[in-house]
Amino acid sequence: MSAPEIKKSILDHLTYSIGRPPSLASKQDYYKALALTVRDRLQQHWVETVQAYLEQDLKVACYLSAEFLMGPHLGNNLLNLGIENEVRQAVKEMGCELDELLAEEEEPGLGNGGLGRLAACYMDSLATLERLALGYGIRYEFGIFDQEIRDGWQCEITDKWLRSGNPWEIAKPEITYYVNFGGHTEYYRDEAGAERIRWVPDRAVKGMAYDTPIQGYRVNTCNTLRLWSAEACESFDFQAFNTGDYYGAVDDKVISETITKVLYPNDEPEIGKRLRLLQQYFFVSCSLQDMLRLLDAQGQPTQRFPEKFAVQLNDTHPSIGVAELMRLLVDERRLSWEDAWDITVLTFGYTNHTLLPEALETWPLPLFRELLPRHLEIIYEINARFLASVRETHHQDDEHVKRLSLIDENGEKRIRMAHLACVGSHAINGVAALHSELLKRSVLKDFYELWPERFNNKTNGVTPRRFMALANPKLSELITRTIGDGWITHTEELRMLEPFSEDAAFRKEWRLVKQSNKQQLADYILKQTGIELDPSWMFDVQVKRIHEYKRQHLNILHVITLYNRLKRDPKLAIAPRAFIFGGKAAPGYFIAKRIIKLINAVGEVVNNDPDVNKKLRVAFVPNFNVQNGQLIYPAADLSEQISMAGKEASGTGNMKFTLNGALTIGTLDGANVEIRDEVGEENFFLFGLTTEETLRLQQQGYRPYAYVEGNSELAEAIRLIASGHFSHGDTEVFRPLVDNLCQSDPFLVFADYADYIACQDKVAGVWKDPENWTRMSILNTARAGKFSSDRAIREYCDEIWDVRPVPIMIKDKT
Ligand code: GPK
Repeated sequence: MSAPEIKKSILDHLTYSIGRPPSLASKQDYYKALALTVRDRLQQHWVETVQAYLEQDLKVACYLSAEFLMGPHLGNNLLNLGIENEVRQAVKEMGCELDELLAEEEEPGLGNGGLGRLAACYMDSLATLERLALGYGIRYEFGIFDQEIRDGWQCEITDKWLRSGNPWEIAKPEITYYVNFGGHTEYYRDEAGAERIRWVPDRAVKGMAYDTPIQGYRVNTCNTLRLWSAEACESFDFQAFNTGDYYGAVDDKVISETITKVLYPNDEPEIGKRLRLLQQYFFVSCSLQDMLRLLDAQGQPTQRFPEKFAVQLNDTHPSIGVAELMRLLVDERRLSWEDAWDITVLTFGYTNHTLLPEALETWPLPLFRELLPRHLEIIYEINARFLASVRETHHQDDEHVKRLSLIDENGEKRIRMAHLACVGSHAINGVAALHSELLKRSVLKDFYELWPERFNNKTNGVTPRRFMALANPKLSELITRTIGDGWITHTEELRMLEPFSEDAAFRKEWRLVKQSNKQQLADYILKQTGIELDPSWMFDVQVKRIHEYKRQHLNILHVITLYNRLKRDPKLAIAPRAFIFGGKAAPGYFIAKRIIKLINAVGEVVNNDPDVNKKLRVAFVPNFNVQNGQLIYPAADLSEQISMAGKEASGTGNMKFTLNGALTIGTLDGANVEIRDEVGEENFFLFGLTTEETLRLQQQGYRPYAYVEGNSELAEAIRLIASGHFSHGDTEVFRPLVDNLCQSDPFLVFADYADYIACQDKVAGVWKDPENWTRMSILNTARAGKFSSDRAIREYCDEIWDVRPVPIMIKDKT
């Protein structure tokens, strides 16, 4: 597509889609007209991709996820289509700057963090690897809240991302399904006289599809992200509607539409939230009904379902799908239980994303019965058959059987969704080697002993398109100029950079790129926070959700330690550092919100103290999201991956930093282990207890205060926080944090403090030698190829889904 064609199409869209003369068009109008122009291009690929699916007997990967954290679409689509230069020129001729138009896009924040962003990276890789795929999820009207920082505290602002419309989605009013809730079940006899069960619900909502094209990089494959939006059913004629209760009916409409109103802003489940269960069942039911419709449309028998669809459960959020597919097959399609069960297990795969016990989803049985009475019966039946087979074939004792049960009978009865997912899936995976091992040893041990062959590892990956080519154009240009552009789809080729780490001229260019990225981030941070950062300083960055296990407070203790050293000796020669933080806290997570306040409070003191602010600065970037992440990762010198060992399932930010040439300071947790293996231990700053050591320490009886007594720098840092030094004399505000650390410290911040500080001192030493730092930085990028989501998706396709590449031909390409 040439620049003049693009220009013409933009003008046409201004007139025909938006209805505004160019002279009156705003930046937002231009953005939209450009987005529609790009979407037209995608649509040709999209139609051909769907056509290939309909004509050939192909298998599709269906990724079921309650979250898709896509980030802005425009830049990524220009990159994947390879039309950025033409578009830049076209809009310039119309008096616009492309970067200004890119900034007009509201990012669809339909996810919380790692799990949702992983789904987005996987969609990019599936299309790029020419695998047919459907992403199925929820079209939340309000995504993850926008974070503002006021007086150092997080404030949550509703994310009205659809305010100015969404040019990337296409509503498909003809693709709708009914989803039922509530009521009861009853026996009846079918035409053949067989006894069957029927669900008599008392409520229904309609799910409508909104499709977004997912264009692969420089290929014709364009897959679909299909998100469901809940609507009231107008033609709903169950009892309540026939009684003439007009206001009641409107009320029901409101209730129906709340289902997809808002994303739950928690990284882990809020226990027992009824609306959350409704959301999960709603999107899963729509998605499975959609797959069955597609099967029918191709004239395929139901038995072939698992040959046509591989359905991956992104954590337990969609795991009700196991019971729903059984219901659809047994109750609606009248398959035998045994046939239906074979289909179900062959269809599903389950990915676990956490070992934190509080994050394992369970639903109170009464709530479940009230909303999904038929599914409860199905789960009872699955459980009865499962436990009977366990007793029979594995001769397990009662204790063992109780532990495996889909129902937790300790205290208030609850449905264990992870157990349902395990029993109903032929493959179960963790998201990093360590995590997958720990799953087998801890939370899923009993299932591993039953079915070791179901367990496997799929180490996470991130897309090098968005997180290198798009986010870091300068580094990408340097790399491509040096080794060619094959690395964008074959990140192993980054290895060819290794010898250039010994080339002083190359190192200099590498440094200049980093410097320029840092300047850009510094400009952004100045604008957002008023805090001035010097791009010649080390940029030490921790961006991720705020969580005690991720230990942002360990990082801030290091800042306070350096502050104290400088206060004691203002002439102390320390390598100047900018500490950059970012991340959202769940609105109800009390301690996490205090950690944000503490970071900002320490920042205020440090940044305004002339004794220290020539060597130390602290900035909290508000509203960390995909968009500003794309500015942050390329500008980092040091990546903080400091979770307590055994707690971070994988991490994916760690990979984004490494690919962009940051060095990591980290524990042996999640994928850090594999990052260190790849880049070499000499190019990684390792500290902290291992998982085994943390377990031992906690078994022995951990006494955090002993570490304070044994370390004067730690004692001084804690004393300062408690004294109100960072809070204008207020000794209350941080008391809950200090007490929590001194009394229980569940994530061993104090136990790892000394080693962390020693390691940070080593980091500072290495930083003093820029040539060596740069050498290490180049080697980090060169050896990070494993962490591409292309590698991960190939493994899923080959080892779990059996989904093959299908090149898409464009019949008459204009
Ligand atoms: C894990 F369990 C969860 C969850 O509810 N949300 C979420 O983002 C993250 N995660 C893990 O914490 C990360 O370690 C991991 O890299 C990411 O999922 C993707 O697997």
